[in-house]
Amino acid sequence: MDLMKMAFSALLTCALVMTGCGDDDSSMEDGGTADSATDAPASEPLAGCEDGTCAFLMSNLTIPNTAMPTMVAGYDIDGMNSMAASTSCDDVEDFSNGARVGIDNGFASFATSVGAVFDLNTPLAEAFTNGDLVLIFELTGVDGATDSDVTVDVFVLDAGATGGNYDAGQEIAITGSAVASFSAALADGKLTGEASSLAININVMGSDIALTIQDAQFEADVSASGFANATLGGALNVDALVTTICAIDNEQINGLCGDDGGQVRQFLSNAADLTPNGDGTVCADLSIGLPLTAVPATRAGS
Ligand SMILES: [Ca+2]
Ligand SMILES: [Ca+2]
Ligand SMILES: [Ca+2]
Repeated sequence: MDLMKMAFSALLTCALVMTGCGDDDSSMEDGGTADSATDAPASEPLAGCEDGTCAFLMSNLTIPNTAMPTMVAGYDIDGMNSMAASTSCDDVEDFSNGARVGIDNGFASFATSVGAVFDLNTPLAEAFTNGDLVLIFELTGVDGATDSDVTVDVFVLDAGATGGNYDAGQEIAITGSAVASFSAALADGKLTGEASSLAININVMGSDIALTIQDAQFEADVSASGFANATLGGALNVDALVTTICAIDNEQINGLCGDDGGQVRQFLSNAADLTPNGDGTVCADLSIGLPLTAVPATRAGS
């Protein structure tokens, strides 16, 4: 995962360098065409975020299923794209999505295994219907549709804050501190960012659970109508996830847990694909990639 960080900082540095020296570096130009991004003194405004700050309310979040592997969302978290027979638990690169290859999404494998017994998307869908999962992305420091320095603060509000309705432009009182802050960049409206961790406390089927995504990555096409092609991804620790899932007060889930996590641990360990031990037989972490949608929201009082 250090590789990922290096790649991201290299990308960010590149963006900064290109902005700073676009006029001098003729090799970067596409035959001197007038519409080259580096020719522009400033980028176009970002629609819906003209005053530099804007908020978006997550309106749906989906756990992908590996039954459609070419549709699996996520990121190449370990920098590997090996399609060879596995020699280590992290040597699993089953997924591609368009031009993106080497996608790591062990959680999709887990969701597929456990899905035969329990469909994880059912409580998620209910959480949105009931307004139990209220997550806001607030962008600040937006100078235009292309901007190498943007901050995305993530707020998780108390359940019921929206009443379960997700009307575009809905006014929402954003309270409390951000649970995560992404260092982000915009390129023609495509937002990409990363945060060291993203801790989400949500109520699932009447139980408060905590989920922490490490080395979180995020991307979305941002427009006045919200987020499109948005994906949140990163890594989950298997031990922490066993504790989280088995703390849910649900008979079906509890039946899968048993001693030391039982079948839940077994499913998670089978799907774990990051941080292998010495001989590659056990991976401690699990990659995750979640497609999501978001609609514009208005901070109450702004
Ligand atoms: Ca990979
Ligand atoms: Ca892998
Ligand atoms: Ca900026």
